[in-house]
Amino acid sequence: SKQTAEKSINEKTMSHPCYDKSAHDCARMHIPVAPNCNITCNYCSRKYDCPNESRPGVTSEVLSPEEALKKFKAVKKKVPNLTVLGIAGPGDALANYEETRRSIELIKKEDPSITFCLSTNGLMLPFYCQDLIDLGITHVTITINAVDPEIGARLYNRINYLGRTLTGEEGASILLQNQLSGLTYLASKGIVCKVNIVMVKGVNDAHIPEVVKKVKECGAFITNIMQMIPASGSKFENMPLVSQVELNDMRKKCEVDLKQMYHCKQCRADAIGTLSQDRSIEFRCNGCNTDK
Ligand code: CLF
Ligand code: SF4
Repeated sequence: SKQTAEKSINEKTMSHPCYDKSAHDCARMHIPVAPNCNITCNYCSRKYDCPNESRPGVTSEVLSPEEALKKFKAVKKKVPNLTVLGIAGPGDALANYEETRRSIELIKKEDPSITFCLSTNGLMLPFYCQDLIDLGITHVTITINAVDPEIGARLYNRINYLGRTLTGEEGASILLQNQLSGLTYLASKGIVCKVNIVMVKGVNDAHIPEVVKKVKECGAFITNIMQMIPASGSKFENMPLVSQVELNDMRKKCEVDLKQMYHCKQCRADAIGTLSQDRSIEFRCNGCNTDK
């Protein structure tokens, strides 16, 4: 039956290089189909990929769903260890929902065995979470940097929500409500949820253990505490950064409550390959091998 032919969520997690460190020989492919974003984080400049899940200062070329399918076919031929297809920007996957949905539909038709993964700021999750499950997405990352709107207001400049622009604690509290209700719903349906937390010295660093406890309560499987590396031109451009030692100390501290990710590579929105060997350059510009 379809059930036995398809890998279980557990098996998918064991072959997902971000969710299971021992799956380091498995490759993931990001398709950069989502250029727009619906919030403004203070460490972001929209000239570049979303720093909630990527290296700052990197710009990925945006693809249409049809182009993404074409690229997927080309990558599959050359990357036999490909297990995961992810959407991680360059903006927010759910702020470009039509493109995200269409891309997944097309690629799923081509290869039903691939694991689908998505990363989002979570603002639109309550609207799309059931649809994501119906589409066959099994792994979802939500970036949740604060569970207190007062701290959130210092991280987010504004959110664009249902045609309105909201700022300060009002914006941060709507974002937070939607993140937590989306996470709770997805986790309750068996979706494996990772929460990314961007650690900003002097803003949310002392608050992170509270974030981890809260998202654990909501059903998160793992948290990925990441170093903030602000984009140039962003409001936080000249803020002090946390060191690798401070970052790992925080992860160790939070590990008492929930599984922690230590091996994140802050990938590009068009990353391809294992986490330790990015092969995206081979496939950029329809394979003409020119870096932009
Ligand atoms: Fe991509 Fe993210 Fe899925 Fe992985 S990346 S959408 S969960 S398939 Fe992985 Fe890259 Fe770190 Fe992200 S190493 S930035 S955690
Ligand atoms: Fe930038 Fe934040 Fe939007 Fe990511 S979610 S693209 S960091 S504003």
